[in-house]
Amino acid sequence: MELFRRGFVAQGAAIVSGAICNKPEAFSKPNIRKTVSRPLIISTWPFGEVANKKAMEVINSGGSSLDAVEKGINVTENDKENTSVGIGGLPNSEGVVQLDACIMHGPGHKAGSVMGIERIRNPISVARKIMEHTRHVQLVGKGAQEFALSQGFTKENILTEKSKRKWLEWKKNNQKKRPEGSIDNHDTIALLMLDEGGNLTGGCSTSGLAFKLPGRVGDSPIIGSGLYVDNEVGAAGATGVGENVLRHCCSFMIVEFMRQGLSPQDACIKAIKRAAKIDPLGMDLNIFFIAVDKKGRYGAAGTGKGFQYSVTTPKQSGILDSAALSDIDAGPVGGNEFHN
Ligand code: SD4
Repeated sequence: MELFRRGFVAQGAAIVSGAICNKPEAFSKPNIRKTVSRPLIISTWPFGEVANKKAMEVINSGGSSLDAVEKGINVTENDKENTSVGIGGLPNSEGVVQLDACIMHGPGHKAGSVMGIERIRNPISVARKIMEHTRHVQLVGKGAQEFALSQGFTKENILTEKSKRKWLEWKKNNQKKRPEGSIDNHDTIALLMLDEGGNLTGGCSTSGLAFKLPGRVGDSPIIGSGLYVDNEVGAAGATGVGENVLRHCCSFMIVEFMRQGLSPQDACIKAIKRAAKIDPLGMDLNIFFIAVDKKGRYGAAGTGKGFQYSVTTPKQSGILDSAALSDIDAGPVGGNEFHN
């Protein structure tokens, strides 16, 4: 795959900064191309780009879109430096890493999800096994681990020295402080793919909020909250404070807004506005979304600035700034279009 990062970033930056610099005219007449370069892969955060590229590689070597989403997310799960996904994830208040993940495949509307699994580094792969080899959608805790072992996964210590040190520091200094998400400590990966055949697949994987209560499950493994895929319409994924995504079923809501005709970016914006309107936390919800529709349009938005996401096609790959609600309130914006 050839990467034209500079060109892409320049184009993306123009689009996105158009939104956040109050130049809505840039969106007034989106230049929708009839053909979209596929596969189109988008994921949360800049580190998602490596996962996107892996997913593209898998497709290029003949893998399925499910293989691509799973293997792409595995890259993030296997990255020990990422302290919110897979091995190296920050533990709960007892020093135990409990991982959450889910996967969804448009054709057949299939889903698999795993919650609070311990000592298994690749929960997205377990979620896929649940989807493909059981009658169920969700497995939790010990049962999930036993199932994973029966499928050939191996138990290992996934608490790295670095994460253990951070936990010990937290125990010493901040125990009373509520575990919270901020723009600096979000790392959950949600990855969405529109494949060459026009089908949508998505996955989401996380260790959840750092130092959470044992057994706490956030939005990431919950179908409709941290991830939702509807093969007729589009897909959405989330990062941020899971409790605040969960209470509003945000990914489902975003897909429904796309069904009503909104662009992916406008759908993300509308979902955040709706949640913020009825929620006492308002714009302090600390939630961020990516979305892609069936036509190959994509977008992202969050309650605050600083959320970036990664977009990769066969021709280009880059990192874009999401729309931020604080800016959007200053004027209308449209959705991003991907042009090749
Ligand atoms: C959770 N949504 O478990 C996840 C955390 C997250 O970036 O997204 N961090 O609440």
